[in-house]
Amino acid sequence: MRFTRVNLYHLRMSLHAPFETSFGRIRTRDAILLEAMGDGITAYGECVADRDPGFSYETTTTAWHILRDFLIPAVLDRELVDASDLQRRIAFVRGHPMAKAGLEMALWDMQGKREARSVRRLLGGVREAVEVGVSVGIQASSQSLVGVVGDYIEQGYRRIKIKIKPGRDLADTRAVRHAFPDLRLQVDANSAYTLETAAALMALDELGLLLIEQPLAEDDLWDHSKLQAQLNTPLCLDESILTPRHARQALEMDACRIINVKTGRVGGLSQAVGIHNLCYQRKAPVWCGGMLETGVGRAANLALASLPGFSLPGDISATDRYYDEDITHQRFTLNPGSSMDVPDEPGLGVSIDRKALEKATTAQLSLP
Ligand code: OSB
Ligand code: MG
Repeated sequence: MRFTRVNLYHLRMSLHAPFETSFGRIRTRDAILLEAMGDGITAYGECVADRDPGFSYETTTTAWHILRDFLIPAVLDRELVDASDLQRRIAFVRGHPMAKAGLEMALWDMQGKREARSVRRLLGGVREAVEVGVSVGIQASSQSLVGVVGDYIEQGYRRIKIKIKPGRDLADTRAVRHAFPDLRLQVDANSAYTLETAAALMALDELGLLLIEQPLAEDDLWDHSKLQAQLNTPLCLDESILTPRHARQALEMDACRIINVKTGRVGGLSQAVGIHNLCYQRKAPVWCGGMLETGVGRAANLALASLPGFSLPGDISATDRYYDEDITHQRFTLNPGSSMDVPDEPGLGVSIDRKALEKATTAQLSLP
């Protein structure tokens, strides 16, 4: 395989509803679409960096720079055997996993289209449909949160994640638990606590949560292990896990018992599969996280989540939960039973709606 041309599109997508986490509130989602051409094939990848460095240090601007000035020049017009070959060629770039993951995703799409096989099959996925849930942002009040959660349950979601932060934790979670006693419920703090302020989280242990996601800082495995020792509820790490080594060390020191796998955060689908394999071997559950992807990244998430170790529902919701207008022709919908079909067409199994892409594009660049 070979990329002879790569087009970058900086996207700004209007969210169906604002999304608030402990690091901020957004009304629009920025992202970068990669369009890679070679061997008569056009392939796509999504870089999930956002406008602001809230979830990670990467932004659409840093990813644009790293893709344009380092990653794409390192692979243009070079023969690429597979994803690990691509990773070797770009390994001289330290960090910037979201930029790398976007480029690698385009190679998987190209390989699938070349071999007329879906990315699901290339990765070793074993399911035709996967269990999914929805991640609900912080709302104006506990009461409105209960209303929003109720709406999603009505739509068929059977697993709900709510975002929490200091001051908006216990009362919100209790209100949802009280309204829906049997709901599969979990919370995500996006690193908003320290070991000291995490005392507020102890009472969550009584609420029968599936897991507590990333309460402490991303570089703080040690204090996560201290916190896990005080809780029965499993901790799940998101921001802290960038490599299989991090995953192994976190599990060995009991800093978490569950891992949220995100392709962008870990630098590509190949490393996401690596983390899955390690956890599967150690019988630690993993699930597929989300970054408010467009249809392109959503298709990749579904393919990844079809691997056997993804035993908990993913943050992979229907298109209409995110965007009224997406850039793919395919719109993803929820099946009865809170599952979603995994695309099985060649590559990622999505095609681009050029009109919608044009509307969402704020900047464009062609290389070479
Ligand atoms: O921490 O899981 C997170 C969205 C953006 C950045 C970080 C996170 C999230 C979500 C939404 O929780 C998941 C989704 O539905 O895509
Ligand atoms: Mg998270």
